Amino acid sequence: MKLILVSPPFGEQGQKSKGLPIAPPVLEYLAGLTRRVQPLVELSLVDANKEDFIPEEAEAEVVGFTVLTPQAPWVYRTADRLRAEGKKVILGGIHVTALPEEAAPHADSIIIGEAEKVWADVLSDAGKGELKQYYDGGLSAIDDIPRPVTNLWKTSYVYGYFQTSRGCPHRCTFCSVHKFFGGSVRHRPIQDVVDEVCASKKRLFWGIDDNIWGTSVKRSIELYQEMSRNVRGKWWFGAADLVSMDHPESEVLLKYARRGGLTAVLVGWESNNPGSLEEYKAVTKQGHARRDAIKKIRAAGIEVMLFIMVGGRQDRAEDYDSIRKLCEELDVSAHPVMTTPFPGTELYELYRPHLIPGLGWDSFDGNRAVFEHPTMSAEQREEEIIKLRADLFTVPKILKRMSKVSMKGFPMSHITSWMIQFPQGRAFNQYAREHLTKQG
Ligand code: B12
Repeated sequence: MKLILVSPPFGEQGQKSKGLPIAPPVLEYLAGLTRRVQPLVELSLVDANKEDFIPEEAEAEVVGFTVLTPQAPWVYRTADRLRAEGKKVILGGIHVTALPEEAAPHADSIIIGEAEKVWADVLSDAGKGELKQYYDGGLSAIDDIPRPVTNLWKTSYVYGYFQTSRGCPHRCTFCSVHKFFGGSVRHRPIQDVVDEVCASKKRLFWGIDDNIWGTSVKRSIELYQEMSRNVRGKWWFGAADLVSMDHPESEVLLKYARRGGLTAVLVGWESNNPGSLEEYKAVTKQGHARRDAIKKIRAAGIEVMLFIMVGGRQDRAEDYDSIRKLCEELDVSAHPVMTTPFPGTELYELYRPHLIPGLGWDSFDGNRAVFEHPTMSAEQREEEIIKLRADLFTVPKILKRMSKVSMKGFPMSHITSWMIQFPQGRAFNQYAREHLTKQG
């Protein structure tokens, strides 16, 4: 049986992310799982950000898609065309798990939840022409997961990825992770992770855990100690909370994190507005002194970037400026995204009465305003975020921030700081120039 797995484009045409330096981790992982459970399947992978996927030319009996919310409209249209050609379509991922009935008319099978427990059955049913409409994979143990397959791409990527845990102990109302991956965090055996990273040909990685150290500071120290002993010449970045910096062992954690190759961390600042932080149930994960936490991470030689949301219903117009000031004060960069209530989250239920009618899921991409705000129009919020993103990333600001990372991280944390900031800044500034010109 021939199977194609497709990662859909980000944005309608995928233009915005042509230069994305990371392969879709989920496809590399599903390729590993396929090899393990059905090695005879002839598999190809398509990253539709990098290459066109034309349904009428697809050479496979079965095509599987992974679906995030903003990708759903493209996937449904593409799936309909494939099925008109007589191909079988399988859909999986967070969006179809949240809304399986919405997705069902566009597919032969919907995979709800994680793939591990059901993928062998799905492939064997597909081979027999007996696909069921729904398979519920639930949550799976991750103590023996397959390694990613990285050599099926037509293009090359700078970063590899590794995953050491699934889930997050926090319950933020905007985040899909708690709902999708369950309340309890699962960890992979440390030796497995270390062996996987050592065996990879890549030197730079994204550690895609939802929270690289907040799931257990003790276990993270053990992991980083093992990495520092065994992994040579490899560096990585990941996402994490700030409250872990209150932990009595936080200095030890940071020391080994750095020695284990961590060069930069994207921390969930989430909002600069206290009312929004409450609404997002993200207060406790900030810890008792979040500014000091940032300084502490940097002093350990690890670069910091803030994940921050703007345009929430509690936010005010002055919050955009307060973020500019915050970044100046801390000499730190931030990645601002528009507050977006994703289906299946608590925030979605809270904001549902305020959603702007007529918008498709493709607007839920972190750039568009998708709900009414008490004082700011959708246009105003969209324009403000474009300006804010551009203002945050000028070359002098980027260089100054790099100089603030302790020499303990030299040179890789400084190089990573540039690699994370510069391409983002260039893209944000180009987008701002085009957008503001179009607006006249
Ligand atoms: C890596 C990542 C990215 C990367 C993707 C890189 C790439 N080249 O594809 C990048 C940075 C591009 C990215 C972008 C975005 N992301 Co993102 N991302 C992640 C992250 C951290 C890991 C996902 C991953 O690869 N996991 C590893 C794989 C192995 O696991 P998995 O995806 O869960 O897959 C399992 C099951 O879901 C299932 N499965 C999934 N797909 C399929 C398909 C088939 C056929 C089958 C059988 C099974 C199956 O099987 C797998 C094994 O069990 C998640 C957090 C998370 N925990 O999911 C957020 C996450 C997926 N992202 C999210 C969001 C919101 C975004 C953005 C919209 C961000 C923004 N606001 O700007 C953009 C999307 C832009 C767009 N226009 O589409 C949300 C999704 C919410 C939603 N409802 O869609 C998540 C969950 C984060 C969160 N905290 O809420 N992201």
